[in-house]
Amino acid sequence: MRAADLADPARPIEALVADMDRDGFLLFPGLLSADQLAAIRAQLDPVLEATPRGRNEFEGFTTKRVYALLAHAPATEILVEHPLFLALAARLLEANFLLSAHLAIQIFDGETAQTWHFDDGFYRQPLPRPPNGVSAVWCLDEFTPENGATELVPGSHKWGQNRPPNFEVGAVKAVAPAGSLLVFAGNLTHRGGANVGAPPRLAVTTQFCQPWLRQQENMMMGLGAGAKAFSPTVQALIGYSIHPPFLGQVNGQHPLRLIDDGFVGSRRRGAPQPFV
Ligand SMILES: O=C(O)CCC(=O)C(=O)O
Repeated sequence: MRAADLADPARPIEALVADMDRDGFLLFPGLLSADQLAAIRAQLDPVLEATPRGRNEFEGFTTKRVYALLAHAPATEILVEHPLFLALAARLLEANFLLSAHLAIQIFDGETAQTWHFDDGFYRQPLPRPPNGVSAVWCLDEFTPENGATELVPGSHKWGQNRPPNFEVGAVKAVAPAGSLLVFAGNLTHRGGANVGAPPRLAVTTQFCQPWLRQQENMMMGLGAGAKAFSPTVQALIGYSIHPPFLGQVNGQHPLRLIDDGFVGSRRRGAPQPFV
């Protein structure tokens, strides 16, 4: 991938969505400031230190993953509610979409390339189909050709049931500075790259799914009462929200009642929907 291929966040959202529809991904260079990166690293580095390497080929035997990341590194909240990422997801998914996964991935020297896959592949529906999710990979380190930059196959989100022969020839590496945002459709084929002799590569992947699907990570259980500390946007994304008329209800009521003592329901507000 060349610098000329990098997306400009100042372009109109319609143009970005059109590019995303054509290629299946967008790579925005350097969106996060040095201070934002440092605040995340200050929380994440000690957690990574205590985290064992992966348990299988997919996690990566020479890779560390930190799940339930909002619980371990709440400073990563800014990645979940980044306005550009949210705006793109809002164009590709239905209202009330949910946070499906949010985890750190640190790839060490000697890690081999991951299996080609797409993130919403575990929803077993025939292809082609629209994406069931939208994924981000936030580059907390610079992504280089040697340290495991994510590899993507442009246009693969339009494939049918079978991959074309020799599809790897068309793959590109998301080479980008620290603080960059890679966004891609949940049905785009990609993989974590190999780390061949480079320092560890740290990223956070933040993945949204349609509001009527089961989230990959059980966010509500992962965070427990800790969810109170997050913004209303993040609370809604983790599951303290209703997809009307009643997906997400708890005992016939809005789930926010569980963590917000001041929650005012629809009847009191005179609003028409049930369960809010
Ligand atoms: O770490 C990366 O670059 C991508 C990882 C990935 O695609 C995954 O684990 O699903």
